[in-house]
Amino acid sequence: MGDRGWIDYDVLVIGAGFAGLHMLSELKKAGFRCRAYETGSGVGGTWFWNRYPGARCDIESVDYCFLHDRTLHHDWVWSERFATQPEILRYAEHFADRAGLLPLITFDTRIVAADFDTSSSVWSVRTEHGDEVRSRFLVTAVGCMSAPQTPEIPGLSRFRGERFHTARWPREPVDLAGKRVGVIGTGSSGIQVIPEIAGKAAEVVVFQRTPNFSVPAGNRPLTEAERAAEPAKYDERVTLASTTRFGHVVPGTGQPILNTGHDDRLAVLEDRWALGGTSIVAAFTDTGRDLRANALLADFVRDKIRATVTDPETAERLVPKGYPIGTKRLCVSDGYFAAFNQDHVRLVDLRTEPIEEITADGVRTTGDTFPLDVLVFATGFDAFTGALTRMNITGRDGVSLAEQWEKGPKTYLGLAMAGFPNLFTITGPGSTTVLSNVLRAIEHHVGWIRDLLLTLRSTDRLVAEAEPAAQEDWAAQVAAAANRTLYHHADSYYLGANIDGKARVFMPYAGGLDVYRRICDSVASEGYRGFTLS
Ligand code: N01
Repeated sequence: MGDRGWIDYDVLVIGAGFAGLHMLSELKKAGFRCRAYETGSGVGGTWFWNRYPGARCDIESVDYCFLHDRTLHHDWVWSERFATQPEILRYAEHFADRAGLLPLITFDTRIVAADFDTSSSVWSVRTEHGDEVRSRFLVTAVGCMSAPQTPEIPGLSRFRGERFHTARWPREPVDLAGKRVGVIGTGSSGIQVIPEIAGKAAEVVVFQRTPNFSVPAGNRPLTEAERAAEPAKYDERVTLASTTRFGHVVPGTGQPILNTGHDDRLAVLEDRWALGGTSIVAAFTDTGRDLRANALLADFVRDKIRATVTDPETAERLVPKGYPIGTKRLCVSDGYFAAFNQDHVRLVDLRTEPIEEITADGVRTTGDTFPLDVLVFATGFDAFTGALTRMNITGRDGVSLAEQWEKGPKTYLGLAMAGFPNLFTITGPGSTTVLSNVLRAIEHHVGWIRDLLLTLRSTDRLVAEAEPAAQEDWAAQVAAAANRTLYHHADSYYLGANIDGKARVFMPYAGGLDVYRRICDSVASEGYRGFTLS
């Protein structure tokens, strides 16, 4: 692209997960000089790193895959209703290979700083190995759950046993047979890994801070008939990507639960429970917006937990209370609650018995000591912002992104930031991210960013920057969309509540992917309203 200073690349992409791979593929097709840098030694992002036993997606495999390429969709055949991490990783590898992307990716290389040079309008990017590359545009495809969070518990470094974070699980097999294993954290990762660990270890101690709602997955192999029928569903899936809230269909009754009689209500919920997956939260129209409606659904799930866990005291400690269902990410697992019926699995409620310290031999709470051989942290991520703020990004006139986001992230459409010209974020804060099917969100973002770059190229312009007023307006819209939901009733990572000292700001856009896409498309069709192009 044009010239205002020497550059290595037109576009540099950070990350080679699904977002980075798709971005790179589109840039390559459009003839941009491009490259991706990736911290890991392979492609796949989330699915490269999260190798813990039991890791699988909670969105159905036929929905959790790319749609922009009909042939790719037709050629790939999923084996299970909810794909495992190894199968999704193979899909990412297949995608990269098929698109010829591997020569365009530098692996094992973390980006440690990115500085915008205002005079030349070029990003100067530094790697952990000390190399420096210059690119006109920078696209971050760093994921929203990619900065793992390990709590600073006193004594942590003294622990002599093995220690793992679920999001950094080793490639080599971990032998848990006969071992005493402690697991801290009961979110989606913890709830998936705990039954697997319980199947191998001699003793399992689960340290729970907040009980979580979890529903059965109802996972099973896809039938031959389902696999054969998939190609014919392609066009409908493409339509649903832009016309639905999540980017795929989540069938509901279309009725409010508050207007549904007791027996009919139970029949629907039992049906959803038996079907498995998260669709139970969409069975009725009002459970995501009305506390009384939500309580009816939450009570149904609470009763299921009580009916599953044989020891009433343990059951009661596992029953989530004090926040509406769906306001922390609903977890999915086929064996989580039943795992506590095994004699060698013990639950420690950190609300009544906090951890005092980690010792050389295990964990000491205010009530007991737990000798352990292995400690597993399923303690989540500095979600949405962590991977970006940890990267030392400096925009126009030396403005630091981490400093600018100290009071919470502000973006324009989750795609760009005022003061950071030519920097685009895929699934950034302020976009629908994990409140939609993230593959659908990625496809939308990549197409939108590609089209903006093509517009700049065809009109001989070199710089696109979000305007502060447009950013402020979008921040207000993100807050307003969240205020129409019940999300504020829970301490969740959506709000930054899982990280000590992090600003409490609702970060994803909760208005739905369909609405979000329409807004982004109108911005583009109005000459990139809210951007200054030069
Ligand atoms: O992380 P989390 P995750 N002491 O933040 C606890 C996606 N994902 O890795 O709730 C004790 O949800 C914390 O407690 P609390 C999905 O979007 C998807 O499990 O903060 N405990 C919580 O229990 C998901 O939502 C899939 O009180 C501490 C847990 O650790 C997202 O990734 C699978 C603690 C963290 O839960 C994140 O899931 C896996 C402390 N100091 C992940 N700090 C699927 O597709 C934190 N905790 C199925």
